[in-house]
Amino acid sequence: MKTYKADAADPDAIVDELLNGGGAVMFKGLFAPEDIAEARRIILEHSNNDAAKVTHFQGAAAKDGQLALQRRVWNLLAKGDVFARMATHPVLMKVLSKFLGTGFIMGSIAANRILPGGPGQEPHVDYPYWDFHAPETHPIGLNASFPMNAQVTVILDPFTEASGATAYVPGTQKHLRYPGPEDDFHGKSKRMLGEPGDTVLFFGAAWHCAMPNRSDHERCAVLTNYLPKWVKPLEDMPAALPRELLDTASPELRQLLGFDYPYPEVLDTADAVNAEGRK
Ligand SMILES: O=C(O)CCC(=O)C(=O)O
Ligand SMILES: [Fe+2]
Repeated sequence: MKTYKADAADPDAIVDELLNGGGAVMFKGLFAPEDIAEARRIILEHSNNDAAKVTHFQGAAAKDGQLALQRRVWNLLAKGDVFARMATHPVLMKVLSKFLGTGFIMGSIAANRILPGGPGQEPHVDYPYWDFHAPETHPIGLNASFPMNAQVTVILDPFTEASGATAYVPGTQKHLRYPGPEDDFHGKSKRMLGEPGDTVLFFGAAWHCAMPNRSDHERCAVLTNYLPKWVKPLEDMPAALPRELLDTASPELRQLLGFDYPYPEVLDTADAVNAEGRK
């Protein structure tokens, strides 16, 4: 995987790699140890004792009664300021503006913990393509010639082969398709290996999945999903956030929460002006 230092991240080269190359890049040490420790502490606090939460691509674990060995913490913006800092990191904002358009939004920010002995996922593609196992529910001819998603993984524990670092098949983002048993995913895949603070940015049309954790430590990451401004987001974040946070959000965060793009809107009661056009 191509790896960049934050101060040498060239958006054009990265966008080309996401679209036409391997589909994933890494920023080494993007977040400081203090931010990583803070994020990890909050995520553990919210998931050590909490009730189980919805998860995805874990059909095998559900069958084997292993769901408790993976834990999700949703709606992270409400749980600590560190997550807004992660979501709006200037290097990510710059590259994502180029990749998804300057009006891009955030679809979800959540943690995925896999405890020792915990299960991997079914190989998949991410929201909004993630039900592409039923392609007939999407427009005819939909392809990945332009991106409708970007994924960021902030690594909080060592991501090793043993601990269940995310697996992905480089280049598969070019052919929008949901992987099946005939694709030999596990024969072809590479791993997103890294240290706490390292951050992977990938085009979620690439086939990927969390892998089983066979190490003696847990494996936790913050997963953020970004979308063009007109894609319906996965999490209804404004509905789940405290009023005060919405009122004091930075311009970057307001953009990510969708406040810069007015639709859908009740046009019947909107200001009676010419609202769109060059002039
Ligand atoms: O946690 C991981 O390694 C990947 C998770 C993932 O791909 C997902 O939940 O969609
Ligand atoms: Fe995924």
